[in-house]
Amino acid sequence: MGLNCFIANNKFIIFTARNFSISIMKKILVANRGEIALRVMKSAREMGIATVAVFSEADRNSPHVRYADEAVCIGPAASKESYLRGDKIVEVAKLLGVDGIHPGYGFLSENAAFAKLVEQNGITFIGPTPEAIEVMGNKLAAKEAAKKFDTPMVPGSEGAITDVVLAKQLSDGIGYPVLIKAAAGGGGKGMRVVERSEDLEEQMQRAQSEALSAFGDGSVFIEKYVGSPKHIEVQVLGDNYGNIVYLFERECSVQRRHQKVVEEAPSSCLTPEKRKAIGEAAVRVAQSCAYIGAGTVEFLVDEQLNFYFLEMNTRLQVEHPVTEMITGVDLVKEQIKVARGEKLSFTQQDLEIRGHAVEIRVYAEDPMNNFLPDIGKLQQYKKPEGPGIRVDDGFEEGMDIPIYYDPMLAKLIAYGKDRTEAIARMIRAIHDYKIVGVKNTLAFCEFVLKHEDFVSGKFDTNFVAKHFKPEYLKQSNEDEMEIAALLAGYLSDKPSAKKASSAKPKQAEEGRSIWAKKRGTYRD
Ligand code: MV4
Repeated sequence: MGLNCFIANNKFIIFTARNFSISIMKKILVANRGEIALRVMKSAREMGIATVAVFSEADRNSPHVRYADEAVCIGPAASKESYLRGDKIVEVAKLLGVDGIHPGYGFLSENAAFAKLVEQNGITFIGPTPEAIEVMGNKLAAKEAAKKFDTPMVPGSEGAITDVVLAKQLSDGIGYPVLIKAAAGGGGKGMRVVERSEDLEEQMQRAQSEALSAFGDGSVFIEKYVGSPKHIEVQVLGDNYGNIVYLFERECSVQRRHQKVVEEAPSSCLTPEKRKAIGEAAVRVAQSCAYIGAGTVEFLVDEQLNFYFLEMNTRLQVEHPVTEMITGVDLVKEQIKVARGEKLSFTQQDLEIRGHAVEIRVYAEDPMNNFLPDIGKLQQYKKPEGPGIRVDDGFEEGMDIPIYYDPMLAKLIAYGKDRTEAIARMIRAIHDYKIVGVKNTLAFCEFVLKHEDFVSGKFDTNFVAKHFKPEYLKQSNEDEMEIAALLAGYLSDKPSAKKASSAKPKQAEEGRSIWAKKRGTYRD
C-alpha cells in the first residue's frame, strides 16, 4: 500500500491508499445476472481469467450460469435475498478463492459498503474506491467536489437549502422556473419544477418530505430549470497512477420517464471543440474524486450548447457498447487491468472516434399499453446478425422471462462508418430480430429511429413525450400487414428476384491511433 500524489489544475491531490503493486487475477466473480454478467465473463475469458457466476433460484437455467466456469446459487428469486446479498456473495468468493469481484451495473455496483466489504476480505473490487462511490452517490457532495475543479454548473443553491425565505430569495434571483432536487436522489426521483415564486414554499415542503420518506434524507437543493436539455454523458477511465482519459460522449436524450431508449456515440450536436471541452470537464470531475476504473460523467446541454455537470455514475453503464464500438476499447478489459494495478496502456492522444454507433434497449414491455412489463416464455427468439451488428443479451429461446428483475431483454447495437449507415443497419437489424411470446419495444424503437427529428438530430429529453403516441404503432402494424398482404399477392403472381447486397466492412486503417494498437473486439 502507498500514497500517491499528483498535481492537476494547480491543486494538490492526495490519493487514498491503494495497492500499487500488480496483483494476480486468476478468478473473477460476477455479482450480477443477465446480459451484463455474460458481457463481463466474455472479457475475463479472453484474458485467461476463470469466472464464477452467482444466481438466484429464478435464474437456474440462465445463460450466465452455464457460461461461467463455476456457479453458485445464493438465494431465492427476490433481489434482496440474492443479488443484493453482499455478505453471501463475499462468502462465496472467499470459499472459491476468487481474486476479484465485478459488480456489473445496478444491484451492488454503486454500494460503497459492499466495495469496502470486498476489499476488507482481501478481494479486489473491480470498480472505483468506496470513497469515490460515496462522494458521487450524494448529488450535493458530488457538486461540491466538482466545483473545486472548475466544472460548469447550472446556477443554483450552494449545498442543501432548508430555509424557505432564503430559498425564495435565491430563486427570485435565479429566475423561474427553478427545479428542486433531492440530494440523495438520482434518475429524476424527487424532482419538482417550480414555475412561480408563490409556489415555492409548498413545493419545497413537499420535496423535502418526499425525499425523507424515499431516501431517508430530506435535504434538497435548487437549480435553474433547463427547459429542453440534451443529456450527454462522457465515458472516463482512470488508473491507480493518476492517469485519467475520456473516451468521448454518448448522447442519451431519447428516454422515457428516465429510462433510456436509444443511445448513440458520438453525439451529432457537438463540434470538435465542444467535444474536447466537455471531455476535459469530465476528466476534471473524475479527478475531483481521484477516480479509478470506468465511470461516466453526466451533463445537461442546453440549446446554445452550454453544458452543465449533473452527476457521476461510478459504474460500467448499460450503454457502454456504443463507446466500445467507436473507440475500439474493451471497457471491461480495461476495468480489470486497472483493478489489478496496471497503468492505462494508452493516452488521450491515442484515442479517436471511428464511425458511429447506436444502441437500442429491447424491453419486455408493451409500448401500446403504457409500457406495461410483460412476462412469459420466449417462444421464438432469433437475433439479427451481419455487418456492424452486435447483440448483448442474457436470454435464449424457450426461456421464461422472470418478473423479479429489470425487464430489459437485450441491447441491440449497430455500428456504421457514419450515423446514416448505423441507423440504416439498426432498422434492418430490428426487422431481422424475431421475438415471439413476449411483448417488446422493438417497434417503438423503430418509430424513434425513423422519426425526422431523430434523423436530423434535432431532439432533446422531451422527444418521446412530445412525439410518441401508441396509435402510431398500431398504424404501422396495420401498414405492415397491408404491405405483407400486397406482397403475398404479388409474390404469388411472380417469383421474387430479390438481390442480396453484401457491403463489405471497411478494414481498420493503420495509424498511430488506438485502432492500430488494439483490435476492436466487436467490430463487424
Ligand atoms: C435537470 C433538468 C433541467 N434542469 N436539471 C433528470 C435526471 C437527473 N439526473 C437530472 N435530471 C434533470 N435535471 C436542471 N437544472 C432536467 C432533467 C431531466 C432529464 C435529464 C437527463 C435525461 C433525461 C431527463 C428527463 C427529464 C428531466
